[in-house]
Amino acid sequence: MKETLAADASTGDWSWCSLDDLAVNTARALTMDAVERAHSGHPGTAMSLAPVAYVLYQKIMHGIPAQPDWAGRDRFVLSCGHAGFVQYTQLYLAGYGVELDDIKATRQWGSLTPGHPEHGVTPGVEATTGPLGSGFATAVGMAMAARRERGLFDPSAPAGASPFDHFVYVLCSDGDLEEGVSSEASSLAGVQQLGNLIVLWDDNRISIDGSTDVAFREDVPARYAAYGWDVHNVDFHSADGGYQERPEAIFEAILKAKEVCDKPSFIAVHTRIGWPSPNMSGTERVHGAPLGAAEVAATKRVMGFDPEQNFFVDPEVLAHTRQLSDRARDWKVQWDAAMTEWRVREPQRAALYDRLVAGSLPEGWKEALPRFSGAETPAIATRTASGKALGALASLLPELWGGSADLADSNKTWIPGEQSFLPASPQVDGVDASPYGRMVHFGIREFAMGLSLNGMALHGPTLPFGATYLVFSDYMRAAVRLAALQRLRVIFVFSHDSIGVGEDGPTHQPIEHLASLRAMPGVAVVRPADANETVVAWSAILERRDGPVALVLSRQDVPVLAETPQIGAPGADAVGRGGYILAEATPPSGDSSHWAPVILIATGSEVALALAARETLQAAGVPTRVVSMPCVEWFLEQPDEYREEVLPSEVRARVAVEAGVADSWFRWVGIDGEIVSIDHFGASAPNTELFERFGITSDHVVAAARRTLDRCLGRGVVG
Ligand SMILES: Cc1ncc(C[n+]2csc(CCOP(=O)(O)OP(=O)(O)O)c2C)c(N)n1
Ligand SMILES: [Mg+2]
Repeated sequence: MKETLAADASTGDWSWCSLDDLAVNTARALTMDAVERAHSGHPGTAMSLAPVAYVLYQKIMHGIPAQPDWAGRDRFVLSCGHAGFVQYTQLYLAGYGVELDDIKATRQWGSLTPGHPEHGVTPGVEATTGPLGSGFATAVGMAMAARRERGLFDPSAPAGASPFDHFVYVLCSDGDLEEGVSSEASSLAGVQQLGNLIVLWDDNRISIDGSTDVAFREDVPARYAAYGWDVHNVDFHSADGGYQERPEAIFEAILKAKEVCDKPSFIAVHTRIGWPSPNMSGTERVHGAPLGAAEVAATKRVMGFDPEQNFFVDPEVLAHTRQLSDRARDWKVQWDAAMTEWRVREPQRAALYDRLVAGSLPEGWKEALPRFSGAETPAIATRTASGKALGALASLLPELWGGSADLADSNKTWIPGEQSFLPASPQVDGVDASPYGRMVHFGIREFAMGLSLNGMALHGPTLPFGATYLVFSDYMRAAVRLAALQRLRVIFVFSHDSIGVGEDGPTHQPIEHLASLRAMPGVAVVRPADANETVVAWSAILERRDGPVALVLSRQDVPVLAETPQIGAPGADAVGRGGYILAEATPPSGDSSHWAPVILIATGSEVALALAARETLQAAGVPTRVVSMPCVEWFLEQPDEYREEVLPSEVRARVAVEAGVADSWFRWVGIDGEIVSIDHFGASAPNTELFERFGITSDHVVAAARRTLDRCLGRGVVG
């Protein structure tokens, strides 16, 4: 970015005037008043970081207050989300649409200034943060996505000369760095040499328990140097024990960091929490509670503010800070010109960009997807079918990219012929890599992978996926939760989905994971029955634009079923409805197609068992319907009439079968039904033996069906 920087007066020479000082103190006063009014909140760090955030928003970052989603903007993530007022006050001062009334209404129902920053609620908030460490790792994903974006659209532009060049800034706290996920993400960022990532650490040596010495004593800058980061230090403390904020030192450190293109930058800023509160700064007492009227007044006096006035903003200050919009207008004009020049230079890439921004899919993309026939392929693992679907889509959908936590070969997420996403040097023996590659080696870092995927999705406009074993979805659960909360388009691929894992034993056999992921609002858990359902599931996933998906796949081969639809076949859309009639009941008289005394509901590898059980039951004269239910969440979205068609309420003899805990299925089988499930941990043994020993067999499904039927007959509830 050197050229752009030098040519840009807004980030070239340092300028600072008394109105800047006043604006910083205004941010602190507003923070104190807002927390006081809400009777809760985190004033301390928002006060001491006010000058740092002000430098970022007013002197460094490019953003357009009137257009917070401008594609050319620098990104900012407040990883220490508890200190939301660090950001809210800057968004107010800069004019992003947060106004004084929004500041006053913090933490109240419907306000633009919730307790922790929430993406989609407050204009200018790029990521939902609050769980410490998560914002940091999310930002690493954003920085990776920025590089991938440049590679897709403008790979040959010199550094700093592309409209796709921008930076990702992070403010983080001690807690962010104590959380392990920031270490995972920082290590990854170091390997990836993310020169577009600049992290400022609020080294205030205080957390809720008091001094961080009780839990956090390593040499953090040395650790970051060891990760391969470019490291800077700024200390607001002076040798004589005084405290002197030096915004210009922050500015200079950031300029230096921007010059380093082949390493992420880490700027340790030694601050005093709660500054300039005369009696409470430097202590944990300012971390997470109102200062109290007396201390607020004392602090206002120190700042030269009238202690009698609350939520006071000098109009001159606001006029000064909102001049940012004038500068932004110039950036936008320059950027628009650069985009116009780029569109002429790269018309095909521009067409791809427009398609991605519009969120559409290319003509005929589904035709590339594979179709499986049981005659040619009697059985194949759904992970393998998924890999084939991904490979078939690769050339048509360059937006699809991602990788695995060191299990690409097992998860079948490696796209043949694609390059690894890695810096140009050092080269790794035997690895075909490019900084603009498509396949990400996340390393054995599931949590950082999950959050990075979120960051990629937040950055846009690509569509990221990441994979591991289903059992390790627990390691990244908090990332999946944040994806759901932010309704991000992330595809989590979880293979090795049951005791089908076999010999590796109970540590590697998911049991409660399906139910536990389904318990999370906003996540679609998709567990296809066989190869064709897997392919159709991929197409349904790509057609949807809302929220994350957990695609759950078998390690072991499962039969290619005659009943499941191939992609493009009539009825294939049913897979995307989450549940559908896979095999209809045949009444003994043969005169009705929508009548069944028993319904078997199954997902994934157990659908074949349900079909086998149906054979037995039908042969014994029991009309039996099989419902494949690859995604409960999608099924729940369907109109009542459709759900009633698939699961008529009068049919109360229902059996669900799934190789995991029963919890998900009670609502579907009702009080008369039964669930064939595994409600204990697995064991190390061949998988066929485990299915037998744990009762996940068609015989058990038949027996359960008979029991429930008897019960229904006994209660007189059979239709
Ligand atoms: C994962 C997670 N665990 C715990 C918390 C609760 N919490 C909020 S702030 C904080 C620690 C504060 O220390 P620090 O990060 O140094 O912030 P400072 O007090 O300096 O603002 C904790 C434990 C959280 N937000 N996220
Ligand atoms: Mg701290």
